[in-house]
This record gives sequence, structure tokens and C-alpha cells, in this order.
Amino acid sequence: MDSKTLYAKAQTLMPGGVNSPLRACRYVNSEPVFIDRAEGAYLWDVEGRKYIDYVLSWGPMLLGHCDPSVAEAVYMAVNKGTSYGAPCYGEVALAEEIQKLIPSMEMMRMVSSGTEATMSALRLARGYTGRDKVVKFIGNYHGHNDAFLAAAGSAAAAVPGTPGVPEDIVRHTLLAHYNDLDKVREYFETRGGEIACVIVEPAAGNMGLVLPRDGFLQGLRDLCTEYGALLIFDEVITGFRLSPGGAQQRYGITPDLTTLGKIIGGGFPVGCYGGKREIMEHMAPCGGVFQAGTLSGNPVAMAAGLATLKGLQQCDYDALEARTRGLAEGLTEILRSKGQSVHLNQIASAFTIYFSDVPVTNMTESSACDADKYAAFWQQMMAQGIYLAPAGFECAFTSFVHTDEDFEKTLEAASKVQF
Ligand code: HOZ
Repeated sequence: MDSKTLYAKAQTLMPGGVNSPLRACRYVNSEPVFIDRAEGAYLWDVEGRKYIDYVLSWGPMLLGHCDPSVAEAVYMAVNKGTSYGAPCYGEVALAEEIQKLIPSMEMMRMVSSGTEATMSALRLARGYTGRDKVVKFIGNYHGHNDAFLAAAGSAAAAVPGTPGVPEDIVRHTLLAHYNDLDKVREYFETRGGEIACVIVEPAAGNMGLVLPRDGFLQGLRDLCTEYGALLIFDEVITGFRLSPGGAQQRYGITPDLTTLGKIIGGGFPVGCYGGKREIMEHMAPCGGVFQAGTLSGNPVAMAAGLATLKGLQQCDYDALEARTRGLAEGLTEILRSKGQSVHLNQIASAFTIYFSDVPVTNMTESSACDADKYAAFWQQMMAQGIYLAPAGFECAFTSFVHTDEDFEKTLEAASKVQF
């Protein structure tokens, strides 16, 4: 069946024909292609067309699709059963590996998605501090839990007022612009005793890639320490991508709690939250804060995650960063040579090129970008086999298996785009 037929059928079965809104490709005035398979840096759609993949399942496939050691670990795990709902070796091994790479995660809990991880971390922060308020940044996306669907990034930005989220819940969410430390300070000065935590994407990846200004993360750390609130780094995107120890290693700031997602499952549905032992011991059965799940610590996902983290430690992060910068700057130059006003944000193996007259440092600037220009760019790149995120407010990701030839083909495709 071709993508068009599948999409028509899907629309009768699922809202918008998709299981996650962005995939409907409405932000790029288009329709989705249905994927048949993936290997290395490539995707193939159901009609056999091959794409160079810069979405990488929204980040986690840093080793590329179907990495042989991950695949082997998964086959071995599947042969031993797919779910026990009981403790298993894999969850201990993965937790140990995560702790080695992210030492601030002295204890942790495995869950099944990033949404579950942030939701649980928030409950823990509230239970630990006995306070209700959370400071969150406009355009940061922490999954679809009620408390975080206030001025969220990614596709949630398009849902005005977010129907279904009670006002009673979001009144506990205090909003600040990303990089606006003064606003956060004001919140602490006026209601510091009510704030349980500040949650932040240490490099934001859901309003495009937006980097923290010098001093921003340290300022958050200092305010949280001063007022007895917890600092939560949502590293679902940055974890193991910005460096082997994530954004906290790269920026040298230690949060109280960290949330991780898909990458620690090698693409399987996994999340994890963890941090200081003293805080984590407030979770049941040690403490009174509750969270549970049959699929938490799932043996197949744990095996995939462990193989992924072991594989990543063999990789040259500096080399990939330099090559990614070359690609991103090359694309930026090509677009400028076509008269387009664009700005690039890049770090490690992630980047966003904004169709914007000004550099992008927060959601207001990100939302003001020219969405139609991005749509035109996206459509023409797709037609040439370059798979980019179907919205201008997402990141492009590279993997350790993208080749120089892939990058050259991508630049060549961009040079043929017409506006
Ligand atoms: N939340 C993802 C974008 N940052 C999109 C998830 C998906 O559609 O798979």
C-alpha cells in the first residue's frame, strides 16, 4: 500500500491519521510518508524511496538505525521473554551505566516515556519540598502531562489554551521566557516559599534548538539552592547527545533531578528520572511519593538501552560536532546565497536553521519565523530524499553513522531548492 492510501485509511482510524500530531505534516502543508524500514542513517518509505534521516526518531538514534550491537542485544533479550513485571538484570545494568555517565543520578527510576519521567519528577519535587508551584519556560516541552501543557513547545504550541487541562492545575505553573533569569528571580523573590522546582531543557529542543545564554543555567542553579527548590534538567533530548554525560556535563551545572527519555531505550519506549539519593528515597516503597508501571524496566528496552550507551562510549563526539557544524553552516550559507534571511543555532549533533531576521533565543523569536518558507524548503528537500523534521520549530539531528557523502548530498539538495 502506498503512503496516500495508508494515510486515507489511517484518517478513518486515528485522529488526523497519526499517533502523534506533528507527524501529520500540517506545519509543512503536506501529508506524511509512511515508513517501511530504517537502517543506519536512512529511512525507506512504503514505496521504496530512500531518505537521509535527520529526525532520527526525534533524537534517540544517535548510533543510527539498526545498530548491529543494539539489534543483537534486543534479539537476545526477546528470546528470554518480553515483559516480566518483576525486577531483572537489565534494569540494574542500565542504571549502573547511566550513573557512570551522569553521576548526579545517584538513584533513578525507569519508566516508559519522557512524559512519564517528567510527570514523576514533578510529583517527587512536590512531595519532597511540600510545595506546589513549578517554574517552566515558554516553548520548553516536557511531554504532555497537564502541568507542563502551559505555553509548551513542539506541536503543543499550536493548541490554544490546551483544552482538557484544568485551570486549577496550570495555575501552579509559573511561566518565564527561556533565558530570562530576571523573571525567575522575581518569582522566587515574591513566592519562593511556594516553588517546588524549576524544570528546564538545558538546551531547548522543542522551539527549534535554542541555547542557554551564559550564566542562565548557573543562575537557575543558584536560585534553586538559595530558595530550597529543586532544579530539574529535562535531558530527554540533550542526554548523551550534547556529550556522553549530557548537557549537565557539557555546561558543568549539576541539577537535583534529571529526566531522560527515548535515547536510553535505543529507540524503545523508555524514560527515566533520577538524582540525589536523599531526594529519590522519597519515592515508594522507601517514601510516600507514588509511581509504578508494569513496563518500567522492561527487559527488552533495558537491553537496547545498555547496548546503546556502551556503543556511544566508543564514539568520537568532537568529530561529529565538527562535521555537523560544517553541514549546518553549509546549509545556512546556501540559503543566504538564495536571498533568505536565516539564523543558525547549533550544538553537538543538533541544529536548527530559522527563517528569521533575528537570532533566536526564545519562543517569541522562534514563533515569529517564516513557517511558509520552512514548508517550501522541507517539501523540496523531501522530494530529493532528505528527511527533515516536519516543522520549523524542531531540531535536525545527525548520527555517528551519517557519512560525509550524506552531508554532501544534503548540501547539493539544498542548493537546488527554489523560493
Ligand atoms: N515530541 C516530539 C517532538 N519534539 C514529536 C514526537 C513524535 O511525533 O513522534
